[in-house]
Amino acid sequence: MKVSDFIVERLADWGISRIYGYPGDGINPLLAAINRSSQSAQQKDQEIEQDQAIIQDQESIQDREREKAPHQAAPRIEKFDQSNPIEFIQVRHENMAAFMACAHAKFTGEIGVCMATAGPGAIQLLNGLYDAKMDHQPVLAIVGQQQRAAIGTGFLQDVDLPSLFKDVAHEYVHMAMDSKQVRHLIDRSIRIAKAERTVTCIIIPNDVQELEIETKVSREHGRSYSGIGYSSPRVIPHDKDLQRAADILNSGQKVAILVGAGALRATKEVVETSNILGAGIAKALLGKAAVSDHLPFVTGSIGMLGTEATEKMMNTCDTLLMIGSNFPYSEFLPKEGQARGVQIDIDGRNLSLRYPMDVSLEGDCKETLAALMPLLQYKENRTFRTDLEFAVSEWWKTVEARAYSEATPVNPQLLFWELSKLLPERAIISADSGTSTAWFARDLKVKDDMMASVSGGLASMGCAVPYAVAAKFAYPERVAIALAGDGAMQMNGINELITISKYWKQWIDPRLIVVVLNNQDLNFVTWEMRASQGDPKFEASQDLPAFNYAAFAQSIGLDGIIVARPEDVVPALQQAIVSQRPIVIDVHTDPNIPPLPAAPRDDRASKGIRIVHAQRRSGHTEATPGFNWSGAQKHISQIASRYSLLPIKITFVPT
Ligand SMILES: Cc1ncc(C[n+]2csc(CCOP(=O)(O)OP(=O)(O)O)c2C)c(N)n1
Ligand SMILES: [Mg+2]
Repeated sequence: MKVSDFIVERLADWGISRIYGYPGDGINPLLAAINRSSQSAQQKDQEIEQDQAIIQDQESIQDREREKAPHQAAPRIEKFDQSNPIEFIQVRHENMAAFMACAHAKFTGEIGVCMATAGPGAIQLLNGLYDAKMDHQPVLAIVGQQQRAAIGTGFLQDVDLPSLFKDVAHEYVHMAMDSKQVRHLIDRSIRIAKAERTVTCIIIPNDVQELEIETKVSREHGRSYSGIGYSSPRVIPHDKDLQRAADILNSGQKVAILVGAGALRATKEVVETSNILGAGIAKALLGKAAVSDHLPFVTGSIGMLGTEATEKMMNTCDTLLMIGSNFPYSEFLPKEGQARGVQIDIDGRNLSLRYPMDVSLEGDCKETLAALMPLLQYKENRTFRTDLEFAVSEWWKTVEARAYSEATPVNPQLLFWELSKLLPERAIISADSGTSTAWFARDLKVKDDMMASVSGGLASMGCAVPYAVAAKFAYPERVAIALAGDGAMQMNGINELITISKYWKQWIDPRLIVVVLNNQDLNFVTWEMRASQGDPKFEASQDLPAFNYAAFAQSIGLDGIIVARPEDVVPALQQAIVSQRPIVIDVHTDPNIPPLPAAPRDDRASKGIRIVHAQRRSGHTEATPGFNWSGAQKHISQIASRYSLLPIKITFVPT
């Protein structure tokens, strides 16, 4: 047996059924092996089908015999299972393969696998791999390399791959120099990725892939005889620590809960805990789908992209319970000393990192909450929660009002507001890094049965479409929705529409909806520049060329609709939801709707005002036709007065 065939077989033994990748001579033998395995599986399936046809014939003969002479009939013949080959999904760019492997891990909890050739292919994997690393997803990158003799000679595509991957896959990156290594390289790279929830990488020179591998092994000094299989442990803190945590939570009167990705599989426990404690629940970006936005005590997102209800909760709580979150912006948590803190995280390294916690519990969120709950006392005084519920209902009124506020041509908040009402059951939603993240975090209402993700820690543009593609492969019966920026589409989303057009017919439910926020601007950065430095928009870096996303979709056999008027938003979404093929909704959104922080602290609101100021002074009004000056002035003055930020003077300097 060849090493390449062994690798494919071993991956299948580990339960891996799909690899996202792109070919090249560094991995040609591996690709040939995947092909051989799927052909032999097809052949096996045909044989099975033939066998089953024979079995059925025999069974019907036997059934007739049984009816005649029940005790003399032959025993029933066992049916075989269908074989399960590894599927190779060809993407447009290796970065997309890595994003898809990451999304596969995020949405399924299984390991994601991507594959690339030596040199350029390997290099292009990096961004998506960092996305997985920073969001703690198990992903294995299998990378080809030139033949061993060429390494270090400056040969074609001779890149020092162990060094290249040393950071992103630092838990385990190794190159196979001998066929005897391959078994443990596969086993260890998968086991470590799963155990550490991280990225691992194995590099297989193409001549090693061609070597014969001994399948009957004798014991040898220095060999490792590794095995298959990994079960994640049950991680629960000690009883005494649970009791210390319970004491703090029981003594608090105003408990704020913050959930992150670690709480995604603990929805029931989080909600029950919050009910006992009379707490509100805020969500970090990656915890968006941990609890439903339809619950009246869920205050929504936190931070720059946060809600006013969350802000209120964090400012007034006396106890903070952080569950599975490594939310980075400490300034949005309570002030040090304001609240006592309890944190639960599966990774001890994340504990007491952003806020000095009184009790840090290393444990699985679901299991730890289940063990903690019996120690918690029901809070009779529900005033804090009632106040929060009022703040939440007010917040949603604000969101609705903003959605219907004037815009040219379409208000992106309107799009997200209407989408919330129309989201299909069990939808899987992804958003890009850009303003779509802001509206996804703040405006979109998800339900319990949905999944939703973004590139969290890396905040990379271009994840929305590949995430949605991976969602469709993992759950072809569910609707996937990608909320993408036009910059992200031009970066890679357009290309990945081609991947969608290649594969969609094999999905049992073909609905994959790509919503493009076509504002012809790298809008989030435009607003960052305005807000943080008070700088005007730098057109050379920010303006995007026009592109007809809907027409492009149609040209490759997908559906495409342009939405250029607010009244077309709902009909377009409705059409997408019943569409019989993947669809691109190209929404011409207004770049002048500021994704401002909900509740500006320190001088952020004043900067918001300087935004307008700076832009007005620098004479950029012409460059942003349709800018609603009076609307912007009203909006900013409302925010300023709400947070007592006057004496800021709002003046508009005529240009
Ligand atoms: C790969 C990558 N490059 C650059 C950035 C910096 N960045 C963050 S948001 C953004 C603008 C996104 O523009 P677009 O996709 O058009 O979305 P919009 O904000 O306009 O909705 C940029 C350039 C990034 N996060 N990722
Ligand atoms: Mg844009």
